Amino acid sequence: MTSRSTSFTTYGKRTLFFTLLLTLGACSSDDNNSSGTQMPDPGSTQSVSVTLNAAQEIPVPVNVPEGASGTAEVSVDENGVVTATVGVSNLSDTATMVHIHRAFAGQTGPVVIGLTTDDGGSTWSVPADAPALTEDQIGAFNRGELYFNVHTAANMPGEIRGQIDPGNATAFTIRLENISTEETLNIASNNTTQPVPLSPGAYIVHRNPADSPLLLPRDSANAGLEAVAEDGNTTPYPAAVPGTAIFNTPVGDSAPGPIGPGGAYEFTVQAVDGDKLGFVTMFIPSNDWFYTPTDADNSLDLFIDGQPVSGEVNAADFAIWDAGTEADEEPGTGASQVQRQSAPDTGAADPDTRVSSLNGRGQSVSLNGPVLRVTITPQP
Ligand SMILES: [Ca+2]
Ligand SMILES: [Ca+2]
Ligand SMILES: [Ca+2]
Repeated sequence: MTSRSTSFTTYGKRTLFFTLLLTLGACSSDDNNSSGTQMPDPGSTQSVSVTLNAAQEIPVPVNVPEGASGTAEVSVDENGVVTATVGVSNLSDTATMVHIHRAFAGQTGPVVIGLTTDDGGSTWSVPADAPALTEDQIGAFNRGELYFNVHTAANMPGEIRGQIDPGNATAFTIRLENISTEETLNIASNNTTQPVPLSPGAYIVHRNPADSPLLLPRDSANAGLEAVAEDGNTTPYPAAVPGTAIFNTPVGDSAPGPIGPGGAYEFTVQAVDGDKLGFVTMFIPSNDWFYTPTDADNSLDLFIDGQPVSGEVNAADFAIWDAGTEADEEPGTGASQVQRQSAPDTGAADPDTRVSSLNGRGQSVSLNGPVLRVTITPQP
């Protein structure tokens, strides 16, 4: 995973600088265009044919011969047992590893299963003693969130890739838009106002009935949440919470950065009935605050009564939360806040370590209007 530091100017009456560590190249969204919303019969085995090529690979591989490709057949039974065979040809060199990973098209993610070869690297299969997919991973398979990745010496991150898509899922475009203004955040100490920039953040499609995995555990923040909530730094999240994906490049921009008034992030997910969306984005003029869905499972429904959700999300369905990792200063002025602090992860410890809404912690903030608008658009 490549990362770098990016400096940028925030919005407001003063010019403020701060630095975020940002993951590069994690936000294109050229998902495929499968359709249909039905979960398959859980008692059946599903089989999928997959084409692997360099065009799906992230980052873009180097020195790939013309015609480098692969084909695979993969089956998942009702218990999550995976059977798969992958054949590869015309690679730059012998394939060194082949894995099934978890991430949507256009993203990279962690290894789920490692394959083995008996013929020196031309044909790979899932070994008989490989662990079965968990219920959560079966959900990832159904929504098209698993992929084959073939590694070579010349392309250690991967030379050819093939997304495994059973064709069960609906694709949704998710838009997070900053609708704050110069007058949104009241600064009582000097009787001024500021806008509320929002940071790159994380999202996850999941089926957990009780809570978004992004927010677990609830008695203290995971490392991914702490980094986003304090510094807008998305880098630790995917390792901290498997299945996490990142949004970081504003619409119309070519590089990662925050969004001020009028700015937006967009990303595409695939989902099947019963899947939900969790997300977090930093309330930047704070020590450790973020917006996230705030209903019983901290997630937005993507289907209701089996039908894809469409339109603007009710503003009551998300709210400002506190990660419980840094003591709170006055929003928009605190010396330990990301816009002014000397280094990331700087600030006094939070006396209340709970991951909870401001309301739930007995806290509040003075805003003159809304900051975030969320829109869900199913793709035809
Ligand atoms: Ca706090
Ligand atoms: Ca901290
Ligand atoms: Ca801080």
